[in-house]
Amino acid sequence: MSQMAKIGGLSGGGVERLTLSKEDKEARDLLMIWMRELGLKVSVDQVGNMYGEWGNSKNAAPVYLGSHLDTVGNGGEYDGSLGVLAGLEAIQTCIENNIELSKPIGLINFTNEEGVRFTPDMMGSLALKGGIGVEKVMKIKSVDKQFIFGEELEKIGYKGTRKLSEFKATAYLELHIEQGPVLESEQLEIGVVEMVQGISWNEIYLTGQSNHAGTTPMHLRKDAGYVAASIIQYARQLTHEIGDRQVATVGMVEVEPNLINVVPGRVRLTVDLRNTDDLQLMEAEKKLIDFAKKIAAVEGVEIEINSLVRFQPVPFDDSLIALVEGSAKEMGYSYKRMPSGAGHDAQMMAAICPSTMIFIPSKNGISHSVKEYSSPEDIEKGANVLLGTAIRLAE
Ligand code: HGY
Ligand code: MN
Ligand code: MN
Repeated sequence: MSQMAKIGGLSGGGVERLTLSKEDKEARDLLMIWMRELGLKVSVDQVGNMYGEWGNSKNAAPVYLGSHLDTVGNGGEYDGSLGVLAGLEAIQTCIENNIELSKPIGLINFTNEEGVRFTPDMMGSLALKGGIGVEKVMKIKSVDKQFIFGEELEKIGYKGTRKLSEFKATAYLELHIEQGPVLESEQLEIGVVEMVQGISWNEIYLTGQSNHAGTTPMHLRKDAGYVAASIIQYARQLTHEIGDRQVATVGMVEVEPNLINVVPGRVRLTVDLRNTDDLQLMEAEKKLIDFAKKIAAVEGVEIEINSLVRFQPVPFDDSLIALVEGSAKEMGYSYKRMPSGAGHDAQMMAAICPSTMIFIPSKNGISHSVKEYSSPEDIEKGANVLLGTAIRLAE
């Protein structure tokens, strides 16, 4: 973990390896070396997902372990990396101990799980399940409109030839940090993940009228900044109105011209809504969009709303969940069944084969931050449950 964390390591701690960046390439290259040293059959598919497989796949499709090596900006060293490296270690343990497996076992490093440089997130696994075509992926523009996905993938040398359509899997397991406060606050060691909540990402463009901050009477303003602030306030209010597990985040706000004495003429903001209940999520989306349109109309500001991501809640496979629970119990770890608040590649893999996840605690529940931390002891317990469950599945 620490060697991988040096790639894209930030001086004050934490890691930044945005997808298809040179840091992402370096991390991929290191993983490729480790997989080859282990004697795995390595391959890269058309959207850059990396595979390492062990065992002959004549009689059955592999049991795959995996996650992602790309991170958010100012990210942590555990989100994604844990699942890839613990997966590699589990395979190494099977090989070195000559564990008899009737099915092959494999590792996957998915392209662009985070979706912060190119949306949507979980892009590599979404493409693998056929949720987005390869051609369309290649043409996707970066969030800052400066880059084209296919060109960047080519530049780092990971535009592979393995056909997505030929992919087969017996099962998929992903070890991941919880990225929330539940396990730590309840002093539990393992999260037995039952589902991933629904995710809705929208970008909103507001076009008003830049004007002088001093001379423009309030009733004549078309203040895009005021409308944006109203939407941000409403997003929070919405979570109280809907209640239960509804969450809302306005993560990006770009104001133009962003000057102290100029009424904002244009704003781009993003809204991330999530809920385990899809009906509530749809209600939240409708309320937010209706509110935004109304407040913009009152202020005389034009509004354009684009959906960037809309994933339904995804339940994981009951028999795999029971296997994870059985492994945790057998190893004497305290655990609880729980949903995932974050999106993961496993939610896409669930459309291809029986899939599930294993969580370990996040210190202070922090993630997507340089302060992200999980202890070596918790990592070991998670890796043990991953190994135990993988062997059960591949035996
Ligand atoms: O946004 C998410 O939940 C994931 O980290 N991409
Ligand atoms: Mn992740
Ligand atoms: Mn993440």
